[in-house]
Amino acid sequence: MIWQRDVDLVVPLWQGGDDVRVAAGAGALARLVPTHAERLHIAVSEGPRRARDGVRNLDTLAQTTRRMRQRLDHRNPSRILTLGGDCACDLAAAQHLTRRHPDLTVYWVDAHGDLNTPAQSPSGLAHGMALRTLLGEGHPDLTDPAGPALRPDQIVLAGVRDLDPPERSYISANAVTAVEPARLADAPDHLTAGRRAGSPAYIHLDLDVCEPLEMPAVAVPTPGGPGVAAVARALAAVAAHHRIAGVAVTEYAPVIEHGEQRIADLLEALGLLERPAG
Ligand SMILES: [Mn+2]
Repeated sequence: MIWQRDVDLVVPLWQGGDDVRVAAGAGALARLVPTHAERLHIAVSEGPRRARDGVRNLDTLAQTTRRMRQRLDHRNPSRILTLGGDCACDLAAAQHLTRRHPDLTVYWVDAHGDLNTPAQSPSGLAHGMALRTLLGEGHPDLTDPAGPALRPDQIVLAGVRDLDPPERSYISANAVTAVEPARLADAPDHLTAGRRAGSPAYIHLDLDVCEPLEMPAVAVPTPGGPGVAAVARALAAVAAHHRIAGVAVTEYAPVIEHGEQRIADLLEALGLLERPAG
């Protein structure tokens, strides 16, 4: 069944990971996913490639996020699809939906925690700060000026396996739910444990959650991941348990050789593609 949403944002943002290969991911996903909503192609302007306050390319990131916020404020959608782009491409969408749905659960399906602060980040890359930004502790040019931030208990990290020490400390200090790859593969239903059936959820899918031998077309391949079929089962389990308010697909680098069917399998699990007949 196709997931019905109000707006699709196509966001070729790459400055969050400083890797231009993921810019082409947005257009590639837009070609794969049939339009079932108003579709907006967001312009990403070339800002100065410098770091400010510990965040690389901050000017471009802030400008793009602000532009997306304006588009969303104007339309006030309750369901949003974002096709990225790097892990910072859906900040505005996730912030908007956090305001719209106070009981939102956010599934961060990613090899990484994206929980660094500008001060702690070893790289200065905003895509590694995206989730912490949604928690209200990112750079003030990227956090939501309009509303309450996400709470740690609203988050489920799924497939996470590569964390910096401060991210580990944050997760244990704030009791963030983290489901490691083996658990995700063995028991996809475990992801939704304790979350009310039918409640709203947001799925941030970073394709690097998948084992890179199966899904090499990502900016930051990270060994030790679940296979694509296991990730698809997990996504389908989340989609079946909740009312999906938002989906983001990120970090796709289509210039790297890969089989497109595996992307299609994930998009299908998210309700973005019709299941093939038969
Ligand atoms: Mn990520």
